[in-house]
Formats: sequence, structure tokens, C-alpha cells
Amino acid sequence: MTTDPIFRIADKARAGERLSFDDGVALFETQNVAFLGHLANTVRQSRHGRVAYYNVNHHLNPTNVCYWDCTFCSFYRKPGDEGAYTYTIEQAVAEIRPYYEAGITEVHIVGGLHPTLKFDYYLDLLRGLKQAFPGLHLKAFTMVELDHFKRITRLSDDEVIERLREAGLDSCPGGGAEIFAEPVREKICRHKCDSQRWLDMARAVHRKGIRSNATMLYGHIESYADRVDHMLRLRDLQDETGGFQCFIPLAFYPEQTELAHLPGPTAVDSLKTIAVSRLMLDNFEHIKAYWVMLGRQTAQMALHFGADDLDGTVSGGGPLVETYSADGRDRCMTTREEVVSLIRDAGLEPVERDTLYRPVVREPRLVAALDDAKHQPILHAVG
Ligand code: V47
Repeated sequence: MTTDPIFRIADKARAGERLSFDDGVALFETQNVAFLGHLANTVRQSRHGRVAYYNVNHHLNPTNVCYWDCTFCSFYRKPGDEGAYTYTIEQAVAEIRPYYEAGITEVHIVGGLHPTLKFDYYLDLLRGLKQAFPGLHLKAFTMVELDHFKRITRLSDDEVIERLREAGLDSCPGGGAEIFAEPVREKICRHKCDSQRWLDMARAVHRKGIRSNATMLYGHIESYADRVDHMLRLRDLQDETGGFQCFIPLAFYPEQTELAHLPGPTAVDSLKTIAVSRLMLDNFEHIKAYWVMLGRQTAQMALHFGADDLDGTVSGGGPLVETYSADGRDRCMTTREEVVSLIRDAGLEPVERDTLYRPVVREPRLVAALDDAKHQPILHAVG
């Protein structure tokens, strides 16, 4: 009988040695799921103790019109399709206002690659939001969107980033990374900017002193080796720039996509992925268990498998949240109170953070007001 390599890898991890590609694949292949979780949890606790972070945020998707057709995406619409929409700046500001008044600290902004919107639209959007809501952190546009802006303006990467920053960009979300392994990327998002481009743009963002996140879409047609390869490409860039704040494995949710015939990841696969991320990405401070794609129950368990962050209240969220809130309950949004109680119920200590992971301290009366705010999902304007 052969011994599971996880025990040898555990010794390496405990000694603070960096894990290799082969180690990562072996961790994914282990049947000792509880031991893997324990190992990742040890690393998580050494960094964050019993703290689990959350934030109070809103997702704004200014348009769902996109000229590409990624097979895993159910969000995009072609121009003129039923349900295609694009906000005016005024509509975007109006959507955010009640959430701002209730106390969100961050707006997460991503959208489709619109075929005709000019770069000025995105600059005006940032300016409009900053002007209306001073102090609100604008975490906006993935590396894929930044690449799109470069192509429509023919500016350099640095100029694109600089103009966005001047207009109010504070940091960038981690989407669009999908899976870096080229043969898989070719099958699921062949038109999207390639892996090297995504990484180069992230490098350019970090060099400007702007922080960003990194995601990985898993549980579709990729292999364990592809997942580890993805993590290692991020680990290399993080060694170089230190600009990533957190890693977010995104559990593929097949419903309403071209890949609807696939089952999507199981809870065990998701927990393994969180744990392997925590162990491989030794230079990432935070691993996020994004409850919207994981479902609340798996996300709660993930906090014991290496994750230290649940993301946020994700109010609004538009089609992404409505579609992907994987356990089917409360599909549109959750409340601060609920996120806090999920964390407490997991035996951990909830700490509200801002986008840059600084603790947010609120007066008790404002917390009560936040918890009392009964937000209704805002219907998307069609235009
Ligand atoms: O890039 C699209 C993924 C991403 C599906 O930076 C899907 O803090 C699962 O990046 N099933 C956008 N995932 C969301 C994203 C994100 C989310 C939360 C926090 C942060 C952050 C970033 O969503 C896309 C793609 O990888 N996605 N379709 C799907 N069917």
C-alpha cells in the first residue's frame, strides 16, 4: 500500500517550505479531505486566528451587453436581445444611493464588453459615483475590461489605468482570470484576452500602486493540474508585485450556460479547492469563500478549510447574484446580520473590513440602521 503524499507535503507546509506543482496536484488527489482541511486551517489560523472577514458592499453591473460569448457565462446579452440593458450614469448613481445611505463601504463594478460605449462612459461613471458618494471605495473593472479599454482607445496600459485612477478608481476586482491553461481557455472563452495579457495587465495595475484581486473559475472542464498551474502563475506574479489582496476560487454554476450539461463542482471539490489555494498561495494574505457561488453552507465550511473572508452583503448584485446564489435561498442578497451570524455559527469572530482589509468600526446606532434597512432588489433599466 502506498502512503498518501499528503503526509510528506504536510511536513513541508509545517516547515514553511514552498509547495511545488506536483505537491498541489497530489493535494487535490488526496482522499484525506479532513486532513487537507486541517492542514489548510492551520495555515489560516496562523495568519488570521479566529477572525473571518466580511464587507458591506454592492455589486453594480452597468451593462450586460457583451460582444463575446464565453460558454460559462449566462450574464451576457447581445445588443438588442431581450433583457439587454445599459445604465445611464444617472441610473447607476440612483441605484447606489440607498445602499450608500445605508452604509456600504464598497461598490464592485463589472460589466460586459459593450461594442459601442466609449471609454468616456466608464470615466464618467467613476466620476459620477465619486462625486455623489465621496469616500465610497470603487473596486472597478477586471483586467479583461482594462484590456478592452486599451483596445478601444489605443492608449497605453499605463495611460488607461492613470485615467481611470484620476476619475476615481480605487482598486480592481479579480474577475476574467477564469483558468489560465491555454487549451481550456481556448474552449471556454476563446475571444477573451489571453492569460499572459491578464497577468501583464495585473502587473501594470500593481505597478501603479493599485491593488487587485485574482479569481479562478473551477469545476467545469479543467483538470487539477490546470488549477495548480493557475495558482502558480498567480503566485509568481505576487512574488514580483505583492499587489494581489486576495484569491477567490469561483465555483462554476452551470445553469443557463452553454455548459449546462456539466454538473458543476461538489461541496468536497470546492472545499478541497479552497484548502489547496490556502496551501499553495503562501504569498496571498487572504482566501475568499465567495458565498454567492459556493452557497452559504459550503462557504461557512470553507472558513474551516483555509478561507478567511466571505466577501460581503453583495446587495443588488443584479443577474450574477440572482443566478448564482447556489443554494437557491434568498437569491438576491443577504444582510450584514446574516453574514455575521453565518460566521459566528461557524465558531469564528466576524470582523467587518473595508476593501483594503482595514477593520471598519461603526457606531452601534449605525449598525442597527444598517441591519434595519430592508433593501429591495433594484430592477435593471433596459436601454
Ligand atoms: O470572471 C461567470 C465568473 C466572474 C460564472 O474581486 C462564473 O472581490 C461561476 O470576478 N459560474 C465575475 N462563476 C465575478 C468575480 C468576482 C466575484 C466576487 C468578488 C470578486 C472580487 C470578483 O464570475 C467572471 C467569471 O469567472 N463567472 N459565469 C458561472 N456560470
